[in-house]
Amino acid sequence: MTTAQTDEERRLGEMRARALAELATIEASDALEEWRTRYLGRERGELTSVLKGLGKLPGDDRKRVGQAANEVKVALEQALEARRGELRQRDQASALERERLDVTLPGRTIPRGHTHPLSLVTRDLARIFRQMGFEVYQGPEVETDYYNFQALNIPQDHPARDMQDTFWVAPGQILLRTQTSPNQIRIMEKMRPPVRAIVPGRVYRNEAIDASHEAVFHQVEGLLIDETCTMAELRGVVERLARELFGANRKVRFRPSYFPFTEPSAEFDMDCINCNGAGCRICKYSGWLEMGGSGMVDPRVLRGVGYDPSVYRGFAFGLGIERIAMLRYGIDDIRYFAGNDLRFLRQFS
Ligand code: 2U9
Repeated sequence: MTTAQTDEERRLGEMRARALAELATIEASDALEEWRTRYLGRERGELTSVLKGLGKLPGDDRKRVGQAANEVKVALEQALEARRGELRQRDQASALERERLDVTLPGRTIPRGHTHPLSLVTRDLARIFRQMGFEVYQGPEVETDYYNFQALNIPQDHPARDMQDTFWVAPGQILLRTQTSPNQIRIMEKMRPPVRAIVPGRVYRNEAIDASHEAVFHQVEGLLIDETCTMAELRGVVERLARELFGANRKVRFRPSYFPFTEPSAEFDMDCINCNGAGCRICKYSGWLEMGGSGMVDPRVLRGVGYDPSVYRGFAFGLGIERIAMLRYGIDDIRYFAGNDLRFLRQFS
């Protein structure tokens, strides 16, 4: 028995086709939700309104239309879930594409640093002096007037205190050390003899800068205090240093000089590493290269740290590290060391 389609059945068929066609064009999840409320919404959904109107239909029609409406409802719900799944998959796939990570790509190489030439020389100096029984110390670069000057027998009116030479932090009281010897004073205050110490480090002088002068440079100072020690031993230490650094046959010579903290004082030279003493452009045709200063520690310095100068004596010496590095590597301008020019620095890698 066939029954003529009711208006409601036709309307259901049309609605189903329209709803499915619309659904196929939906691309975003908020539009999906909007579609759901429009057709399946509990309050104003188009399908819901058909279901709500069932009660007004005659008995036979009500059953048929009810069944048809339920089929449409199930079909729409299933289609909605399917579309939702498709969209989710599509979103995930595009996220994967966006966040694509090629794990086979080689890593970025981190450029590797290397040791600065001044550190290379400082390391060598530490090794050489350790072999001779010295210990290596470091100390503050910001110092007091007492440790930098007074304890080293540099009186109030000495030219070394001139404002032109010293970078003051608090004028007359706090300064940037002009030598590493203030740390030697600190070491002596803490230790009883025998003392064998070297202090390599950065020092500051308010100087006009040129090819051989920097306001910030490095020096190494050595100190030996014992009951018996002599300038002959000082000479032996300096000679050993020159030979370790510049070759087994190096000669050294001492010239009388003056420093406030040593008495007697001497500057020391080594024979020219370029011409072996014959005379050349490097040694200004003298055959000798200046290396540093030295002397026997002044008794007033010893007394100042509480050492009895009638029991203890000592020798001390100082060298510029830049100068050693310039001789060793043939560098003709001190400004290269802090100039941060990679073409210069890379030569030491
Ligand atoms: C104490 C007592 C004495 C260390 C010394 C020198 C001479 C010296 C310069 C060399 C080149 C500094 O870098 S430079 O400009 N140094 O001439 N240094 S005697 O004398 C001391 C150190 C510590 C307690």
